[in-house]
Amino acid sequence: MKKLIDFDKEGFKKEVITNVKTLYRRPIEEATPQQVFQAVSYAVKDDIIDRWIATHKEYEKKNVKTVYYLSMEFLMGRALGNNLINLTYYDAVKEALDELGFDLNLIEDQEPDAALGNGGLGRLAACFLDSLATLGYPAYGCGIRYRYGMFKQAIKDGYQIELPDDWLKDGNPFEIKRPEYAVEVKFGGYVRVENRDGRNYFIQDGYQTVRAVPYDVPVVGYGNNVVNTLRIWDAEADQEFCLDSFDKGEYEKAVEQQNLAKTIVEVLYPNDNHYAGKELRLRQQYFFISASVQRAILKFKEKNSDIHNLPDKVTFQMNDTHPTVAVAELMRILMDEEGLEWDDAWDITTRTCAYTNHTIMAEALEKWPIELFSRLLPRIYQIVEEINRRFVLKIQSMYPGNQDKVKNMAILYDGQVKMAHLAIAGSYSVNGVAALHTKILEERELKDFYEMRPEQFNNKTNGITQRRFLLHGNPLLASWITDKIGDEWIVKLSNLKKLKVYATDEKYQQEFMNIKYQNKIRLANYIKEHNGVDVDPRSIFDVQVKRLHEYKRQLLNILHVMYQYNELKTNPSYDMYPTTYIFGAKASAGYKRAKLIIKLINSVADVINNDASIKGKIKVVFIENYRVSNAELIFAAADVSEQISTASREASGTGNMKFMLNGAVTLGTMDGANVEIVEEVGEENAVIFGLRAEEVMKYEREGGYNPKDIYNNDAAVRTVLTQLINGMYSSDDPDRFRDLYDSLINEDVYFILKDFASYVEAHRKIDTLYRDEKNWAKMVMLNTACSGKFSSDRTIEEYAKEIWNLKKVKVTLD
Ligand code: 26Y
Repeated sequence: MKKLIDFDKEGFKKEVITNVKTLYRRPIEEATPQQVFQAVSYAVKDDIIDRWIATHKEYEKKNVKTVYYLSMEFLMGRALGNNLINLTYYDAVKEALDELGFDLNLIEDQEPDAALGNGGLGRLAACFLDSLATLGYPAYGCGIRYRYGMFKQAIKDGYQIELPDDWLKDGNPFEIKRPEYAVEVKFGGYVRVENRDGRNYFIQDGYQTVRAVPYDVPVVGYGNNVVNTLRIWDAEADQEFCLDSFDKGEYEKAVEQQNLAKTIVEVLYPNDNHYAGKELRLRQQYFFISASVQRAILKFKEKNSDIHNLPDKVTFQMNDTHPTVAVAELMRILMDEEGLEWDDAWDITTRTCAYTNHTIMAEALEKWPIELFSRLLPRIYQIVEEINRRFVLKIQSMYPGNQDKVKNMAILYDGQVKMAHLAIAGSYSVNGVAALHTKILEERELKDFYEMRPEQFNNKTNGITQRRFLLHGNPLLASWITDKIGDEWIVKLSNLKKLKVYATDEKYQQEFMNIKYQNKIRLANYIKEHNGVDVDPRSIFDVQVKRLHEYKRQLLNILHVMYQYNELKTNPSYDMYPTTYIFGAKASAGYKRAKLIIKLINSVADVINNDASIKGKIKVVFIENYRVSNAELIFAAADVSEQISTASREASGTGNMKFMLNGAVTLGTMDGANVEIVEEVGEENAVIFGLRAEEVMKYEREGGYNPKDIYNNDAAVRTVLTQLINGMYSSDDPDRFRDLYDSLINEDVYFILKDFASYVEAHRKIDTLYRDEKNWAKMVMLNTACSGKFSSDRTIEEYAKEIWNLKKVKVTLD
């Protein structure tokens, strides 16, 4: 790895020793690994701080335009290793620690993941921050400092158990509390109108306040001295109010205030793609949005005198509908605090806000009951009402007499506030996250909005950061690549195409496959340690890791494993290459069917892994507590990447890209970004199966299909389904999996049976391809070589040029 930033090894070692001493009153020889982790992190932070200060000085000097990436979720994972990578002295620190008698890998393992997100959407936000800093774009991530992040998953008797993620218990060495930037956020009460000098002022009264206090986390750019900020908000009770109440002896009121504050940021909702309509979640949304927008405006005003110039200096990018109250909050500030008239405020707002859509699934759309929304946010609701009134007038003037248009597009309808509609009405840009997804938005899901204002819509295909998911996660492959093509790929992933010439050369194929084998051993050791299962690194590692959701079809995967097991047991001529099926997935705590699927996977694993008669041909492993840190090991070790969502349902997927980058072959449907992966690597270097999106959507328009036809006509399917209810995998309770059986037989909303035969065939194809070692090596090498498009650097360049209009900044240290 190129050393771009100077590193003083001896000075660093001294600092670590001093830190252990001052933090823990201990000599380094007696420090625990956790204490060493803290000491090392503080030493690294020291280096980061100078760059952080220099970056912000430069931003201020240039009065740059800044993007505020507003997101309920930032799934950052661990910081230490990533910061070292981006400071370009990971290897040097490894050496320094070796000399002190510590292994950097073990020290890194002391750090809990910052799991302030569920899955794809939160991890995308984290990759975007990495790319923004690396490209030198002025940016803030704005989110919530959840006291408890994504729950820790334990598996007990095959069932998922959720344990609290107490990620802050040892302190977070990289964050800095900024009480000087605290702001007040108001909830509830009522709105009073006051006429002053002939103008009506709307004043919220009788409200409760919460103090929003920011913690800043540095986001280090790769080798360029840029350090951006992830600003996450904590909630505190209003101190003055509390003291006042105490004085009056109103102890209970003070405690109530304290609790209100505490509960807002207590925990991340573990729902992925499923809206539950909880009041506390709306509180969370307004809390961090009001704080972020207020602070952004205050900052803008430090350098700019005319609020009309806001769109030239600020974009609020809304990560899905979760931060959409930003539209109304900005309107409130512009009118009630800055004194602008409606039209002026609306013009500014709609040139400042932009919205990214991440899903087409109805159950993920946020629609707040008006009763709840207006009670919690009375002034914001008034503004939303007026936005809606004017928006409906506009619809009516464009489509006179067309009630359907109003029904489909109104922001307030059926007693609900439709957040996606508010986001679209209030934004200058609406984007999808993969070409197919954007097309479906334009042609189906958001058709009416698209027809009204086509120029507002655009696509930004997702991406991932190669710094975490290759340079850090797969050091062997990273250094092999650097050996072949130099290290510029670290900041310019399209360079990987230079690897194509090696893909047909036997010597390099062997090198590449040997690295894959080493990574498989690393994962096998992890599995042995965590699951107690022996897996053979020479078997095919077939991996599906992602949130558990019916549309992602982990059920299809495990049904196929059951099918294959049947073949092995009953068909003497059945020949299969030994395969290890690896799963990792968290299910939302309240998502019963998803949890049952986890139990099924573990039950199938129990039966198959313990059947000596199949001679280890199939192993099934469920990796507990799948998260960013173990994901890095998993991607590096995969041969086959299972991307098998029902076509049209997965907006993009980003795991698919991480597998591809690390040299795995996609076994997938033509869904989300899979379509573009196949486009880049060529259809012959992926295995595609199943219904296409148009076919799925056609069935849906026509009321579905009849899964019983398949049950009746396909004996293999029938056998597998019967095994769900005959106790084969649930001898203590044969009815355990009946819900899954019923769902497949009666509805099969996700076309699992419909795609089953095609999926079986796809697996046969993988089996055949894998046996041809040279061709397989070529395929996986081409996957890596063709993955350049899927860098989040490319995605962010597109956002910066086409939506945000940002300018790059150079930072030097004096
Ligand atoms: C309404 C609320 C409960 C909710 C919470 C989380 C709704 C949605 C989500 C999370 C959505 C999500 O992660 N979506 C994923 O975004 C990725 C990044 O764009 C996509 O790659 C992926 O296909 C999509 O499912």
